[in-house]
Parts: sequence; C-alpha cells; structure tokens
Amino acid sequence: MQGSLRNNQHPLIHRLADCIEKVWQQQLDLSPYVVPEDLGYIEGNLEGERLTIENHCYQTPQFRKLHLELAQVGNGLDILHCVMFPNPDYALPIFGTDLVGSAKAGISAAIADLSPISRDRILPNRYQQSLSLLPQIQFSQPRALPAWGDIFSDFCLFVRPTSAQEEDQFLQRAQDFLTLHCQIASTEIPLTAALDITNVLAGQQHYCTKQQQNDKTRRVLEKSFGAEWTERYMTTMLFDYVTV
Ligand code: BLA
Repeated sequence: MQGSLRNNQHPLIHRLADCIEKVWQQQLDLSPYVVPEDLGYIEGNLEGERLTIENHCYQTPQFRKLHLELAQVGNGLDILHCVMFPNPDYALPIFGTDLVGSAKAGISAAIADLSPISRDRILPNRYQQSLSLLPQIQFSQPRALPAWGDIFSDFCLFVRPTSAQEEDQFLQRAQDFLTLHCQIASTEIPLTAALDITNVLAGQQHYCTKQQQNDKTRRVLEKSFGAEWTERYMTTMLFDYVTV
C-alpha cells in the first residue's frame, strides 16, 4: 500500500499519510478504486517546476471514494490531500485534510475537518457529541479560512504548526477525527428514501464546487500542467461529484 514519495516529504506529511492508511485498513472494508488510467502517478513540468503526484484510492461499502494524494513540487513544496466521499445513501459528513509545506520552511497550512453536508450545515448529533468531548487545544498560529471555506464545521482545525509539539497535536486531532468517522460510518444505516439521497448528493456537490474555488491549489497545478488539465483534474479527481 505504501508509495515512495512520502519518504522524502516533510515528516508530518509522511506520518499523516501512514496514519490515514492504517486507520482505513483497521476500520474499513477496503476494495480497489479504479483511478482513471493516466491519473495514478503523474509528473508534469510546464514552467520548469517538476510536479510529482501519487494517488491512492479505495472504496468501501460506506464510501464511494477514499482518496489520499501526495504531491511534491520540485524539491520545495510538499502536499498531502485527503478526502473521503461517502456513498449517496450514507448521510455522513466529508472528512478532509490538507497539509502544505516544505522541509525548509515547515508546514504553512494544516487543515482537518469533518464537514457537514446537510442544508442546515450542522453535523449529525453523534458527531457533535463525540467531537465536543475532545480536549481543547491551543495553537500559536491559527489561520483564517478563505471565503469559500464556509463549508467547514465549527470543529475545523486550520493552523500553521510552529513546533514539534504542535505538529503532534495536529496529527493527533486528524487521527481522532478520522477514527471517530470510521467508527460511526461502520455502524451507519443506509438511507432508502429518494429525497434523502438527493439531499446527500446536493450537499456533496456544494462541498465540491466550493473546494474547486481554491485558487491556491489551482495555481500550483496550472504551473506544471496548464489550465485545461488542471480543470479536468480538479473536477474529476480531487473534487468530483455525482449529479443529482
Ligand atoms: C491551501 N492548498 C493550499 C495552499 C496550497 C495548496 C499551495 C496554500 C498554502 C498556504 O496558504 O500556506 C495546494 N492542496 C494544494 C494542491 C493540492 C492540495 C496543489 O490538496 C492537491 C494536489 N484543500 C484540500 C482539502 C482541504 C483544503 C481536502 O484539498 C480541506 C479539507 C483546504 N487548502 C485548504 C485551505 C487552504 C489550502 C482552506 C487555505 C486557502 C487560503 O488561505 O486561501
């Protein structure tokens, strides 16, 4: 299951990638997910900056797609991106995490969330209750969400970790979100009413169209792969949705 890119990425990215795969293997019933042929391992360098992308995808009874992506720009910028897309008959939030940084400058953006997909943007009770029990944590450099970030929950963690201790705390919290999510998902009863399923699809579509507005992600990809390829990648690989 292990790829090789993480071996020369920032240690926090390596640790979170290993953690995500371990929790998935321990808690979920994984089967392969067929990645579009040319999108598993990708290298591009339009403007001389080589961008390498490694994709790991699975599916389970509850999730239509579990996506872990590792990327490296030149030898500078390291990226971890992970999203868990529930099947449309599971009214579950969307787990997402993104780490961006470099070995030299450290991690500049560390975000993890369980994002609600209901129209009232409130997490299901089971999630609210368990998440409220997690200990309060302080970070010296919390970060403000961009305008499109209104999709994230009140429990969203978005920080620039400034010490080994803060890196550990971020990793722990991401692991807590992920473990809780897999536990709840494993006991979740699928929806049967067509209207409920339509609402899940609408919520996932809303999440994806907002994430597609992240210009920082778009710019990194466009530099190495161009605008057209990037649009396709962002809409078919990073934030694809099933239409209502
Ligand atoms: C920020 N994402 C960023 C940044 C870069 C990327 C360069 C700016 C870092 C910074 O401000 O310090 C780049 N992220 C990428 C690339 C990929 C990627 C190229 O995943 C993939 C190839 N982004 C996600 C997910 C979340 C997310 C799943 O992919 C959240 C669950 C959030 N990334 C996110 C947010 C920002 C960010 C909120 C800050 C955006 C801003 O400040 O405008």
